[in-house]
Amino acid sequence: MIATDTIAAHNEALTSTHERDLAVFAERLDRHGMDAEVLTQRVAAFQVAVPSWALGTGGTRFGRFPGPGEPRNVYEKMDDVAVIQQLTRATPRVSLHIPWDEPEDVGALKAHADDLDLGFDAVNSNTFQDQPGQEHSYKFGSFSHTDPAVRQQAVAHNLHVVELGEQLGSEAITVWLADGSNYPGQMHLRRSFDRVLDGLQTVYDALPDGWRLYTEHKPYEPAFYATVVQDWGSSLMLANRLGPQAQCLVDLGHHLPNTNVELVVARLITAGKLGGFHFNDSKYGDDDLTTGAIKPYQLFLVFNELVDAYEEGLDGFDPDYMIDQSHNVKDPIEAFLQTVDQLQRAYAKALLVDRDALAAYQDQNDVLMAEQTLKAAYEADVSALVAEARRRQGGALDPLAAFRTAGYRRAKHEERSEGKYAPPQSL
Ligand SMILES: [Mn+2]
Repeated sequence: MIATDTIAAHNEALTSTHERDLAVFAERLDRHGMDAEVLTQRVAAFQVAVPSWALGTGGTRFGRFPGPGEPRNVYEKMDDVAVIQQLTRATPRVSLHIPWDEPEDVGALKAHADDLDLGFDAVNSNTFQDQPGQEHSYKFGSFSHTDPAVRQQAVAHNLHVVELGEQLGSEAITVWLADGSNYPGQMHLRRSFDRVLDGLQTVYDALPDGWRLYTEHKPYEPAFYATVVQDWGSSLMLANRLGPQAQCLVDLGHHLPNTNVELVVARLITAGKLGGFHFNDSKYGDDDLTTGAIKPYQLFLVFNELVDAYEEGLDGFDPDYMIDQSHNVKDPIEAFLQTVDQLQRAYAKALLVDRDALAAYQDQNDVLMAEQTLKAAYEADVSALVAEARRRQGGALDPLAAFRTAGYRRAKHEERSEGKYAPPQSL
């Protein structure tokens, strides 16, 4: 991990400027009847899970260009998450993907996590790839497959993932369901859905008390004609039929271009079925780019719905926040630091929305001022606020700068790469 002194020295150097910026910001808030201290505490309480699969360099179907010093196993991935947590104080949990990051010794992984003061968020199952030694192939589906033996294998894998998650202290499973068809006629559209429902019901019935099962929709890829759980409507049908412990997960990138994602979020909140998020961003499809990189206003509008629901005190509203990105050309740790900052900013801005004024403008049908109320919050510079939220908890005022100064990746390059790759240019 990064030496505590390094973070302290980094903060010390920025303190004077930071405190002046914060004072200006607090004064502006005060003029609008808002308390900077209250907002700081709320931003400081924001937490998001880091996915184990995104700590190594990602790739596309065209190739993968490994980065220097990337983690070689799940233990090193946990070490990297601990650094992200150290600098942001917002990522105390890891979302584990099975089997990609399946530990040989569950007790040893749990002990390593305990040493790093990290916990485990939702575990993720995988029935979209064949694993070595696996009896039946998922080439033509898993839960939706026509052969009951394949379906049984998919159910057994999910039960195994739940059992593993229970040992680690997870309280939810996210089912990555890639089932679908590439050509009209290939798959019976209704029966394939029924089979998925049937298989998920078996997994659902075995859920430990207090656990949640997340159904995640996706419009296309890897199936390009008809995905079984293609949109939030199908996801909601599944969650409603399965029972109260089943909820819908919204991956921001799993929508067709121009879909109003904040409206999807609002509908799932109304249905009492918003389980949580996979945060990322996209230009065209499931691009898995850094959250807030392409559509920061959409991200703000999503958080606006979340804050609105939270402030109404809606019964059972408790979404689980997770990141799902692929870092093909960025240093994964740096991308996560950027992501957490973007999430904190979107959340902070959503907290700034004057909800009484907005409600009044909506009632009066004052379109312009209603929009302007949102815009005013979105356009505020919340840099000092989110920096203060991090500093309060021992994190870094500027996590990216602190990370680069600390030389963590260079040290890991020497330790992990065994001279295989060129040293990082940026460090
Ligand atoms: Mn996802």
